[in-house]
Amino acid sequence: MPIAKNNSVNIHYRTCPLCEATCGLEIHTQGEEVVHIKGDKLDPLSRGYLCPKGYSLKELHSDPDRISKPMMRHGQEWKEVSWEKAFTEISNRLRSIIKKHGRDSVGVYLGNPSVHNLSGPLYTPIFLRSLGSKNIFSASTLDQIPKQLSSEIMFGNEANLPIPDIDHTDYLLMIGANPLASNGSLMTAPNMRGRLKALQKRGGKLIVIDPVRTITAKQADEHHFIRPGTDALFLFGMIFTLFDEDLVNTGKLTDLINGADDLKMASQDFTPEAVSSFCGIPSETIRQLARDLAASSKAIVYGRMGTCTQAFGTMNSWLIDAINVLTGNLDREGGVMFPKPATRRALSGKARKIRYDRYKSRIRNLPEVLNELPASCLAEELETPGSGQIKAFISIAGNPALSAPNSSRIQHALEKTEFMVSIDCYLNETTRHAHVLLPIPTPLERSHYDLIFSGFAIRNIAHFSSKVFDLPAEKKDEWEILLHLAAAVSEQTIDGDPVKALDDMSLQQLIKHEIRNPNSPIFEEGCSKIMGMLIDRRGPERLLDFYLRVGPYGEHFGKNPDGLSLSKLQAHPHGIDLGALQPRIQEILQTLSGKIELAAPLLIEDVKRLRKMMKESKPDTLLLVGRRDLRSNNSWMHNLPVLVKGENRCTLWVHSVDAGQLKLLKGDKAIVKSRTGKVEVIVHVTEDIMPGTVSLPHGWGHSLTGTRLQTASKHAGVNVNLLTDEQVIDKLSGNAVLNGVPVMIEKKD
Ligand SMILES: Nc1nc2c(c(=O)[nH]1)N[C@H]1C(S)=C(S)[C@@H](COP(=O)(O)OP(=O)(O)OC[C@H]3O[C@@H](n4cnc5c(=O)[nH]c(N)nc54)[C@H](O)[C@@H]3O)O[C@H]1N2
Ligand SMILES: Nc1nc2c(c(=O)[nH]1)N[C@H]1C(S)=C(S)[C@@H](COP(=O)(O)OP(=O)(O)OC[C@H]3O[C@@H](n4cnc5c(=O)[nH]c(N)nc54)[C@H](O)[C@@H]3O)O[C@H]1N2
Ligand code: SF4
Ligand SMILES: [Mo]
Repeated sequence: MPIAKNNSVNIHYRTCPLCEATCGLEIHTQGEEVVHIKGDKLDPLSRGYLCPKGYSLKELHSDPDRISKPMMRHGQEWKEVSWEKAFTEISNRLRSIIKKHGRDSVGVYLGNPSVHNLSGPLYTPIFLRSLGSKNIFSASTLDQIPKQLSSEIMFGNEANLPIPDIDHTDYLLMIGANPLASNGSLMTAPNMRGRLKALQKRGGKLIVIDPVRTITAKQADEHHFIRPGTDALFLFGMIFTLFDEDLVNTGKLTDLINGADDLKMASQDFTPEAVSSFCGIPSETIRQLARDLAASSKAIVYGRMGTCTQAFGTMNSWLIDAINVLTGNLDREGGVMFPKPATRRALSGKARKIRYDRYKSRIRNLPEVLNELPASCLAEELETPGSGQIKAFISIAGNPALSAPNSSRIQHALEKTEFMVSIDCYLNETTRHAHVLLPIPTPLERSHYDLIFSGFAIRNIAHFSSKVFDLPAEKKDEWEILLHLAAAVSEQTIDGDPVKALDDMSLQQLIKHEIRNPNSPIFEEGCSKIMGMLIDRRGPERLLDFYLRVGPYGEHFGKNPDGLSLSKLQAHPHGIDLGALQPRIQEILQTLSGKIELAAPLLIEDVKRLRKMMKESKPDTLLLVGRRDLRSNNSWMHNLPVLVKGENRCTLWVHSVDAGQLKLLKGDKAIVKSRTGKVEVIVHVTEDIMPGTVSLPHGWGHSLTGTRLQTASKHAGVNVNLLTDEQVIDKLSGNAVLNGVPVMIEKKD
């Protein structure tokens, strides 16, 4: 792809890195400027679709508030410093803290964008290995870790998530997701509106279960309100019906299932008639949904954010896939299937133990999940003195001061942290607490390949995007920064250029691992031979080339000359379609039993908690849920004028019946209180929300001092996570409960 050097207009094709939809973009540049962005009609997945955020990459690239040089803070004063000075300070301070307090005294939070660029997934693990701390937190425990944990337990690997084959299904039961606003999650499928319309056009049905009549619900054939936090009861009601009415048909999976009888037993207390009043869904509707699902030959149950970020997140994720299994829809066309991404390496062995509870958090004793601890315990780990306390904190692509529950506690804890480093593009609510802030390239100054989301896509796709602009000499790419940090905390002394040394070392380790794997296409090859074949590249592009070449469609270092390599992808700037998803359960199952675990003891044990919840349910409490809007992206894109113009979107949605009782009118100011805090917010009265439920979006609250967000601070909104409670979690996964939060509301006079 030509890099713009003169005044003629150049066209660049690349995938948008902002959300999971991975749309193809056509970017027009003139000199150093972006003049236009539109959807790439030849992208095999998005076919020209883009949302307003894709267009906003233009403003994001040239936002005057972007941090472009490393900065150090002394009191309230920020000063630009050289990279060398910044890295020396980081190395000295971290080494001294580790020497005094041990490796767990350095805590790390990895935010959502760290999986939306090529450096993050490839180089963060190198930094974390070098650090060797248990205090690793991420946005995963504010989001989808329940889903990962249920896949780890049921299928033996968290990376293998069943993905809706949405383009071929006849029946989609969607629970707690709003893809017309979010553009889809754990289902990479751009243009959801078009795909859902196509489903309906071919005679299929879309059913939405959500406490809010969302824009997705409005497009559905049926929408049912559900009382927040009661999905596990609803799902068990469906499972009960499937067994009760003899609708179970596991088809070709029958010999691959463990525990169907135990699951049946577990569902016995949850008849549709028993759960109906808790969920707010009539029992006959629950039964009918189970019947319709069973009657369809290609059906999907898909649950997302709303089902994960509640007290029964892991249970919901388990029961959703259990229903897909019981109706024979797992691993079949038009049901849910396991993608085969181009960069996935062959498994060396199959069965493995689940990665869970190998250590615990220090204060609340919460189990480790998939190498991390719940973000809900970040504040207590920062603020509680004693051995293992976090003394130094590193935020990478994260804004926990707005995005994690009880965020005011996090803000206070960060204020007192001995030493903090942030890798980020903005001086925002979190990074204002840093002592050293390290800037990153703009998305257009780095190449891209969606390593993570190509693994959750509804088709197998490989799409590489070259840089649009060269990285200016004074900037560093994020992978280089991560390797400098890895060197700063390494136990070994690294001679020479640490970036080159660590980059080479990690590739060598990867190759050595691969050539020992009997299932690898380069089994027993020579390490230096393979290394030599990668000599022309460095950094993430070299690692990507390696993954593509040993991957399932790879050129296998000469053994399959027509296969994929990075050079081949570069010759296809619109991306390469590797085909529809295919059944492959036998290939991916990694449980110790070699079967799908439908009733693992860990999960069955948790059902007691659900029974208890039924007994203790308080139907009169107002429950707060979240809300996404097409023009937001969590907390960090409100500084772009194109995305914040128009009406205030950070309003409290209240049903007219509740509004009447609370004496609230549209436009009034209300005070919303919870155990952890309160906010004042403008009311929007609507029929589009279940009575007893109110809704506020997240990611707002940009009124704090010490930030550099000129536009966002003019559209500040309020921070909903002042109300969410870090003490309330999904017990199994430790995931935050961001939906169904009990609140009290009064009118502000
Ligand atoms: N109440 C409530 N809270 C929620 C949610 C909710 O629905 N309700 N949603 C939750 C979910 S699903 C998520 S994923 C989290 C997200 O929360 P976080 O993980 O904290 O992510 P963001 O708020 O998106 O903040 C991203 C940060 O990364 C920076 N950044 C952007 N691009 C890059 C990059 O390429 N590299 C680096 N180093 N930095 C970058 C931004 O400036 C910003 O500081 O929020 C969670 N919080
Ligand atoms: N425009 C935009 N797009 C985004 C993001 C963004 O902030 N803005 N964030 C990105 C991220 S990080 C993620 S993880 C994805 C999330 O993408 P989605 O999973 O589609 O998330 P939401 O749009 O928040 O939809 C969650 C739905 O769950 C409902 N809900 C709340 N509580 C419950 C409950 O107890 N039960 C049920 N059944 N439903 C409930 C809410 O009303 C809401 O409609 O979106 C991504 N895309
Ligand atoms: S839907 Fe997501 S990937 Fe597509 S243009 Fe919008 S932000 Fe980018
Ligand atoms: Mo997320």
